[in-house]
Formats: sequence, structure tokens, C-alpha cells
Amino acid sequence: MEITKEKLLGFYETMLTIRAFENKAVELFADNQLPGFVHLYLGEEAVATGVCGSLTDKDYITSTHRGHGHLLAKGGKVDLMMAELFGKATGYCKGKGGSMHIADVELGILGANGIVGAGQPISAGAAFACQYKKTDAVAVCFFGDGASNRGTFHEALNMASIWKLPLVFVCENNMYGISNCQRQHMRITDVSDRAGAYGIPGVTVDGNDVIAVYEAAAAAVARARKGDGPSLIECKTWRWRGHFEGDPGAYKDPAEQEVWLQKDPIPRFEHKLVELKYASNAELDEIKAKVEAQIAAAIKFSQDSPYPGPEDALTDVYAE
Ligand SMILES: Cc1ncc(C[n+]2csc(CCOP(=O)(O)OP(=O)(O)O)c2C)c(N)n1
Repeated sequence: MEITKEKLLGFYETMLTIRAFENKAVELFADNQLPGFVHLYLGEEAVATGVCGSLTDKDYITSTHRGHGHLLAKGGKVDLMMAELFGKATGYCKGKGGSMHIADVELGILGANGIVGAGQPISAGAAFACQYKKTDAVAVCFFGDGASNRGTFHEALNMASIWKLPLVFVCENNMYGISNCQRQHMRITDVSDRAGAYGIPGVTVDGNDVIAVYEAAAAAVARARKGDGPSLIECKTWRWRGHFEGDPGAYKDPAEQEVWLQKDPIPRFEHKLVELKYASNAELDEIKAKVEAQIAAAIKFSQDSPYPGPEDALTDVYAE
């Protein structure tokens, strides 16, 4: 599949943005500047980037409790996202949602979600709406290996399959559900095997290779847009941090962690870009500087923003 230089450099910028956003979130959380729970996406950047790289603004995504990467890759605004993490009134939910409740319907982002597996039926509903209204849009559902054990997963795959919904299920298999390694919570190695039970295509790809993810996603999205129905893509990856910030992740095998750190998706992609002469090291450095400046500005914007007042406690809670 031919991928333009612009698109590849766009992937690079997106992965760097996610990495820089998450690295700063580590520091800010440790410094007590971020209230609430924060689940980080470090190490998984190639999945969101490759998948969202195959979508347009018209398409929909549902996200998870580990959603920053999905939202950034789908075009979520860095300053509004950061302000939401800070609990400030300028954030996406006016500071009342925090990390797990960020949505931007204009961009097709139907929301991060603290309920594991909740995005599966929501994305089926969105895909049904696209099909019913004949809009040519598709929906993508991100979820973890743990969430593929939920009833919502099996119901959503079954309904999407029988109704041929324009839906792509993306399992980011980072090998853990909280402290449970995949080996402890299912008897199969590849979550993609579950697609066969619903008569839809299932494929497993290297989730730390942004091009492999993009190619699989682009094929599944094209199939969905054509009216041929849903697919399941499993992206094998690794969660670098604990389940949430504050969890030291002592249950992980340090040797296994080391192997995965060596497969960091960003240097791997940098190497490819330079080797294929798509970019020089100097051009990549320029993109890095641009991203760092954008994140620094988002942090300043958030720190300078006010908290919501007590008088706002009940606004936007009920529809008026
Ligand atoms: C319905 C429901 N059950 C349990 C939980 C508690 N919980 C939060 S995250 C999580 C594990 C999710 O694992 P996975 O789907 O693999 O996603 P990952 O955290 O690895 O990205 C669980 C069980 C929850 N939030 N919602």
C-alpha cells in the first residue's frame, strides 16, 4: 500500500504528541497537579495513530479509560484535553469529567469511558446510525484484551455481524487487564480468533508498528464503507506504566517489560523514515520541537485557567 510522505510524517507527529502528552501527565500527576485517576497510553501510540490515520472527521470512535491517545489521534485539541486533566473550567467537560470523560462530538469522538466494554454497544449504535442514514461514515471501537471478555463485546460483535454494520473493532492487546496477565484471563493467545465465532474477519498485527496497524485498519475501514460489515483487528502491544498512575506494576515481569521497551514504536518508526529517506534527522527534530512547544503551551493554558466554581456544580449535569 502506497502511503504518502505527508501522511507518514503526520503519523510521526501524532505519535510524538501522544508520547509528550503522556510523559507530561506522569510528571504533573506526581506533582499533585492532576486530580482524579489517570491511565496512561505510553508505549501504545502506534495503535491509535495507525487506526485513526485511516479515518476522516466524519467517522466515529469510542474510546476507553486509557483514552488520551485515541482522542489525540482523532484530532482532540491538546489544550482542551490538558485543561480537563487539570480539572479546569476551560477543559472539554468544563473540568468536571477529568481524564476518563473527554468527548468531542464534532470530531466524531463519542467519548472516553470508565466502564470497561461500554464503547462496544455505543459504537454499534453509531455504526447503525451511519448505515441507517446512509452517511458513508464508519465507527471504530477501541477496547482492551480484558474488555474482550465482557458480554458487551460478544453482543456487539454478533449484532454488528448480522446487520453488517460499518464498524471496526480494535482490540489493543497490551497483555494486561489491571494486574491480570492475558495468560491468566483467557485460554486463547490471539483475541482475533474470536472473530470467527461471529463470521467476521479477524486479524492480529504488530501493534508497535504504525504502518502495519494503518494497513490493517485501512482495509477494514474500506470493507466497512463498502457495506461488507465489521472486522476485528487485534494489535499486540504493551502498557509501559502501571494500570493507573500510582500503580507501580510490580506484577509485571521486568524481563518481559525490557523486551517490549526495546520495541518502542517511536524510534522504530524514526529509523524507517530516515532509512527510506522520507525525512532527515533535522526534519524529525523540527517536528519534535513543534510538539514540545504545543504541549508546553497547553500546560500553561491549563495552569492559567480557573477551576469551575461551586455555582457550576449542577450545570451541564441534566439536559435543559
Ligand atoms: C464494567 C467494569 N468492570 C470492571 C471495571 C474495573 N476495571 C477498570 S480497567 C479494568 C481492566 C481493563 O483491561 P483492558 O480492557 O485490557 O484495558 P487496559 O487497561 O489494559 O487498557 C477493569 C477490570 C470497570 N471499570 N468496568
